[in-house]
Amino acid sequence: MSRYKSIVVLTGAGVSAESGIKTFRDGDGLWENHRIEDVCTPEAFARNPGLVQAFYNARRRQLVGAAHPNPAHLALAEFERQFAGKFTLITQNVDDLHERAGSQNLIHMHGELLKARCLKTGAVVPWNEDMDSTTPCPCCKQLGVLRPHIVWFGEMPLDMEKIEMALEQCDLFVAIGTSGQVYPAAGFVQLAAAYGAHTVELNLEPSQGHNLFSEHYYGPASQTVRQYFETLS
Ligand code: BJW
Repeated sequence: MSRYKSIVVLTGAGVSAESGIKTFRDGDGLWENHRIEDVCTPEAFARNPGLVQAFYNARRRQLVGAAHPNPAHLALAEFERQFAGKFTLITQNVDDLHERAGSQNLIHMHGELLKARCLKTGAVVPWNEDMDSTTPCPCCKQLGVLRPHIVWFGEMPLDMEKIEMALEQCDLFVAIGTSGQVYPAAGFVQLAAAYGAHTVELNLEPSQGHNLFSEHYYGPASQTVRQYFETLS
């Protein structure tokens, strides 16, 4: 029986790194010589939709073709299945590896790579293939109106009300594999702590905001996640 009643977990790119999906800020942080901040904005999409679509087409192909959940995704899903309290998994990742591992109460705050959004109607539809300016929208049939269902810099993350409510109610907040450089996610630890939650960081190395957490475990997520969550069961 766990001593916690309500747990919020925030994951970032580090949780999917061992599934072969590149993180954003490790290494050179570049995609074909473009800064990530120059590709992941609505302005970049308006200026050069072909470049932005190519970035997401490449990542979508990798996700559909080669990526699989790793032991960190599986450990989180397994913990959620047997936990008697409330468990909320907030991911900044746009891959579907948490759902493929079996996670249930999951929020994709930065959107989903396997969905497309119509700029005309706002409709969100499942999408597993490439898209470009010649792809007709399945809802309105127009060309050039589909964009990846992704939250870019300057756009409002999804489900913020639900997230804030979960952070207010939780007694344990665990951040896994995130560099703590992108807001509002980077501020969740302070919000949870202000509402009285115990805070834990699991990361490969100390993140930018590591001193905001009261407990830390460093190493690959495939090991630290299982080890840490076993101590809670
Ligand atoms: C391992 C590991 C292993 C490796 N095991 N660990 C100035 C000050 C403050 C804020 C702002 C500012 N100027 C602008 C802003 C706001 C802006 C922002 O934060 N900018 C910063 C760059 C400063 N934020 C926004 O615009 C957001 N919207 C917003 O703020 O709306 C207004 C608002 C107001 C009030 C309330 C709410 C909202 C939107 C942000 C959208 C982010 N989008 C992206 C791209 C889209 C998704 C995609 O294409 O995939 O999301 S950016 C990119 O960064 C992506 C990620 O989800 C996000 C976070 O990155 P993450 O996951 O932390 O990855 P990395 O690579 O940084 O770190 C990986 C970590 O894993 C490292 O620490 C490694 O060590 C570790 N690791 N291997 C364990 N095996």
